[in-house]
Amino acid sequence: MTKKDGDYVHSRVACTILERSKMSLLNPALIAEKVEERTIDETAKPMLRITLETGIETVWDRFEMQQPPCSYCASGVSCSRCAMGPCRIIPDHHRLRGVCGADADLIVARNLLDTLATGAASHSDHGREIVETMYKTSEGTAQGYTITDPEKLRRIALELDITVGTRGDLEIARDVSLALLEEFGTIKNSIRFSERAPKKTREIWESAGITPRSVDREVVEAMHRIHMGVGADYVNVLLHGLRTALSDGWGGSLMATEVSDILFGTPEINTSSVNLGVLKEDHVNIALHGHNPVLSEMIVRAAEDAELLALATENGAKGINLVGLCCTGNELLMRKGIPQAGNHFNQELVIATGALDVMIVDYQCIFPSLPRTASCYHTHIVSTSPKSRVPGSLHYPFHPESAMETARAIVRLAVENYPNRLAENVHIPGEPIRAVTGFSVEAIQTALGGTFAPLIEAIADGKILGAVGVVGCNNPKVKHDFGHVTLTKELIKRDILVVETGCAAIASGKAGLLLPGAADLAGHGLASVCRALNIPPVLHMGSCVDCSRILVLAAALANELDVGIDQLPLGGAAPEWYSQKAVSIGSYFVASGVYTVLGVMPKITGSENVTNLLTNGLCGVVNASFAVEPDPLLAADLLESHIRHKRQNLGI
Ligand code: SF4
Ligand code: MSK
Repeated sequence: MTKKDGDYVHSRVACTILERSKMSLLNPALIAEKVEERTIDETAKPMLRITLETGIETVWDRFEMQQPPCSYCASGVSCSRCAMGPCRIIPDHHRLRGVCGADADLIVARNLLDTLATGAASHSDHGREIVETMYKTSEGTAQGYTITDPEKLRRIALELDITVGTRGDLEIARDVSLALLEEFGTIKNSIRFSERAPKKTREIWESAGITPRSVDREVVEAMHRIHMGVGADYVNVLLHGLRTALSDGWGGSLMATEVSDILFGTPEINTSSVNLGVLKEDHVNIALHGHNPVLSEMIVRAAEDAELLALATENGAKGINLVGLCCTGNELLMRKGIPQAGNHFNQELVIATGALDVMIVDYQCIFPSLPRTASCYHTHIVSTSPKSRVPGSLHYPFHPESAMETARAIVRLAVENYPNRLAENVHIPGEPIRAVTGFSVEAIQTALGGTFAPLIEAIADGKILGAVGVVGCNNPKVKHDFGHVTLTKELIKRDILVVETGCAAIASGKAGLLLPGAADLAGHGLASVCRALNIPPVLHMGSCVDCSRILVLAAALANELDVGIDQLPLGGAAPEWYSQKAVSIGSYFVASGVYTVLGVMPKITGSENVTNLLTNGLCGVVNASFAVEPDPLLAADLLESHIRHKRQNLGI
């Protein structure tokens, strides 16, 4: 490792080339077969072929190398929580309890709460950074940030009982920031934004004892409960999981969404393009990967800097091309129409195009191995968060106080790296697909003519049967994008409106489902509504933290009808989920009353009691539960039958 320019640490690592011969994969027919097994993304396929031919390691290779998985870990019955262990429950060998006496139910429940709390903490910590940035903006110490949506700032100030009057934006922003920062550790015993949930939903939380009290408190208490000798009752442990998830969905994530809108603009409907074809051969290409828009918004401005553009021309490029990946990409796509290169499993393949000069990462969903992939090319990986140093990357620590300066330095690095590209390595696969995005709750309301009444009418008269939020990631246990795209197509065919976030939304974009023309694939009723409004049957609502927008939309519909969210014909699905954050999202959907179907089995099968509680017993607590169904067509059956049942109960 060498030090360069103070904080910028360069420690390039070796390129990982697999010995494909050992894997009998030098045969072109076998490579072609492997590619088809791994993805349905047409622009990913040529890149995957290159990685297989050259031996460059990808997530799919590592997944194969990890097989078969440990059956105890896979079913959730291994525990390494304390130094008396590790322990495993193996009934056939009469090992029914860990050293401390914990049985399978407790071990599975504690592991799940641990996973969920990690996800809730991740979203909420991201939320806190956004709120802190607004505070620094209000104090004049954040470089380059402004209040972009003063109307939303005032609306939220009023919601928080903050005086608006004739006060200036920054003065109000300061009070809103302080009030929201207080929500993380509030002693009021409830989170203000959770009051947006319908009264009937909040009554369910109260009677179940799962009203979220503060963001940090629920996560800290979750960590306490999973310590050896604290939580001993699996039901009690898991109910706290629901409360922790609610503190994320109605707290940390919702704050991230709302304050990002205030700082960077509430998304409006716009058109952009998606897939690996968004890279440009004759431009400096910079990919923005991760989750937090605080840095990426500044990179967008730096990429417009006249001096840097002139330098790009001097270096032989026609301009600077920014592309997004994963949720940072979704944030930029929604607000700025920046093209989206792909989702979770495109992160290595975008490097394999040979045309990426810099990939900037902040945190979450970033493969630690990316610098190894980049080392096979000229690409630099630039890590920016002190929380997420990545060995082998260049580290440009990012702070709101020096945001523009850092953004310009990183863009300069990319421009200077452009001449290092090797023409023979460059393979940009195919043409991008157009996609209509930007469906914030506000944008949906505007598209409907300023009120949700037309949507409610369309649901009441059966043109639209209901709505499903399809969210979440990619997971090598499912063919890349197959779960998302197959389920989404099947739902719209059945007149079910689909709203999406995260990698699911990107999968739909790549499949052409985010275009008004996709109404041709929808059922007659849904298609007629989409054509009348000129909207796609699949609405892109944003990044992972923007799953909170789905909650807000559900709450707005329920409030119009004076019912609980659990009474609405709604569902949730995560066909390819992998992350701890997805566990939190699924759990706050269910705790808010939304039946949710998972495409990948969580690590719970080692406890029949836990499995029954999550897939059935929770109905008696929050009027909703999970289901697990890997087949997307059968998942669509489950969701449709749930929606029809809810319609029947509402008498529609
Ligand atoms: Fe084993 Fe109990 Fe310690 Fe877990 S907490 S490692 S089950 S002794
Ligand atoms: S990026 S959490 S892989 S959706 Fe939000 Fe995608 Fe899942 Fe990360």
